[in-house]
Amino acid sequence: MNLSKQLLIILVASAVVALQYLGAAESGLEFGISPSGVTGNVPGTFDKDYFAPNPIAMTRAVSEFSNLFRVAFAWERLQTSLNATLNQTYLALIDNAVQTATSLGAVTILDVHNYARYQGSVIGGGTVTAANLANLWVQLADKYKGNSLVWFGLMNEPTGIDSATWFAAAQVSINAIRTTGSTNTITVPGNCYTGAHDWVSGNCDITSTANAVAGLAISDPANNILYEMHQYFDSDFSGTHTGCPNNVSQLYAATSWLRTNGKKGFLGEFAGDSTTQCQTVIQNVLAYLETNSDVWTAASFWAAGSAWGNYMYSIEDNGSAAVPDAPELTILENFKNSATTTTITTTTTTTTTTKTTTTTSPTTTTTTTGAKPNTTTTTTTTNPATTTTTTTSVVPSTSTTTTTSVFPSTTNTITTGSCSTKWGQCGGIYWTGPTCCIASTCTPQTNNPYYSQCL
Ligand SMILES: *[C@@H]1O[C@H](CO)[C@@H](O)[C@H](O)[C@H]1NC(C)=O
Ligand SMILES: *[C@@H]1O[C@H](CO)[C@@H](O)[C@H](O)[C@H]1NC(C)=O
Ligand SMILES: *[C@@H]1O[C@H](CO)[C@@H](O)[C@H](O)[C@H]1NC(C)=O
Ligand SMILES: *[C@@H]1O[C@H](CO)[C@@H](O)[C@H](O)[C@H]1NC(C)=O
Ligand SMILES: CC(=O)N[C@H]1CO[C@H](CO)[C@@H](O)[C@@H]1O
Repeated sequence: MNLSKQLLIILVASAVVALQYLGAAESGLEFGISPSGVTGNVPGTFDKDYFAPNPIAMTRAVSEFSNLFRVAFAWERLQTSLNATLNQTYLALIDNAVQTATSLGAVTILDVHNYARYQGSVIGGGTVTAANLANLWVQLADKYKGNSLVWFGLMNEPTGIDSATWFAAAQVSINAIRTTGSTNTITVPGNCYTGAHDWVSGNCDITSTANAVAGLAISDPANNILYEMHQYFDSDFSGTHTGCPNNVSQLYAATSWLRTNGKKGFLGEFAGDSTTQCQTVIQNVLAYLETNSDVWTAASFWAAGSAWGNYMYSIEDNGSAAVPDAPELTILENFKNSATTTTITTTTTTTTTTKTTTTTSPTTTTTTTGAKPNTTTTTTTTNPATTTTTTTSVVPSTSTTTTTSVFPSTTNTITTGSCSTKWGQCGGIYWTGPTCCIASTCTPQTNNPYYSQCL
């Protein structure tokens, strides 16, 4: 071989130094659907039984912390019978949110909030098939395949289904979506409400295979999937109790699984109420996701939405002075600019001679835009193929205390004995707390089946 001098490699790599996508659930269009099936008024009436995301609140969320919205909807409202053409009126409500998010440069995740069920019948149980779910997804993929800011959340929290049956159904939808030409990101949940804490242990369902095993069967022709997991930190991980006796350690095994298997994760739901205990946990979880952003790509807090009232996890902020910012929102704001990426442009000129290769030192340019205060980034480029990125978050640990003093937890449901005080929660879907009221009457909210309030 003659002596030749070639420009061998021009490598442009984008190394993520923080959680790329942080956002919140936009919950409301799905009201009436629960893990046991249809428990509310479905299809029901718009603005009475189900509610659309508020564009004003979405716009504020983007300015405050968010570059992602997970928009929940009910399969039964979008397809009023299996395999039906999408209901254009309901689709328009979803699409309004998509257009709002897209115009703000934010991702929308279409969240079929159905627990692997249609009208209460589980996928694979005889009535509802994997092909039925694929039919829904093909129609949505055809509509949104031109918009890469739209991601496809295959299903919210599959439960009461065999893990292998669920992942096989997910694969049918993935394949069907790709046959439309769509390369949109797809988020794939597991069985057992897709809990991160037992993703590996499989403790949630001893008759079924752990998601960590069954989930490895998934493949994607476009290689653009995220594994979606959820994590609550209350006593039984259900997200229905106040307080956070559990903590970030619930994510450790799932993180290892993602890394060991070369997978990427999306923490599709996580939350804590406004107690000091939960604020500490949420702060720690976000810092942990940043530190482990080589495998955690995105996270979405539960929940925003226009009809939550004073639900313990609500971070809805529509600008109304009457509704103070939730402490959880303030913590999320500390993690704004999560989309900050460090672009590393490495140009390597290699001189090739027979049996002699000389590699010049790579030149590394690091550009950081809008870096979060108190985050230091160390980027070490050893050679073009191996880039290690270490992110150290040094957000002062006193920030939680500060938040608490600014926002006393007055929005929290306060219980005395076994009854809630005035303004507190006293019922609703998922609610397992007190159902009686002190010096007030437990009043179901006509527009929100998830929340009865002492009024
Ligand atoms: C389509 O959805 C709209 C709005 O959600 C609803 O009012 C209408 O009844 C639905 N149409 C059918 C055929 O179900
Ligand atoms: C429903 O749609 C899917 C995908 O389009 C198709 O494979 C299946 O045969 C359809 N089912 C019925 C009962 O028409
Ligand atoms: C976090 O939870 C684990 C397991 O429940 C527990 O062992 C650990 O002490 C907790 N850590 C903190 C800081 O509370
Ligand atoms: C903001 O939310 C409050 C409480 O739900 C509501 O009364 C008010 O009308 C909303 N304002 C806007 C601008 O959406
Ligand atoms: C914005 C912010 O939190 N800045 C803090 C960064 O850390 C230094 C030293 O701990 C503080 O003095 C800043 O207030």
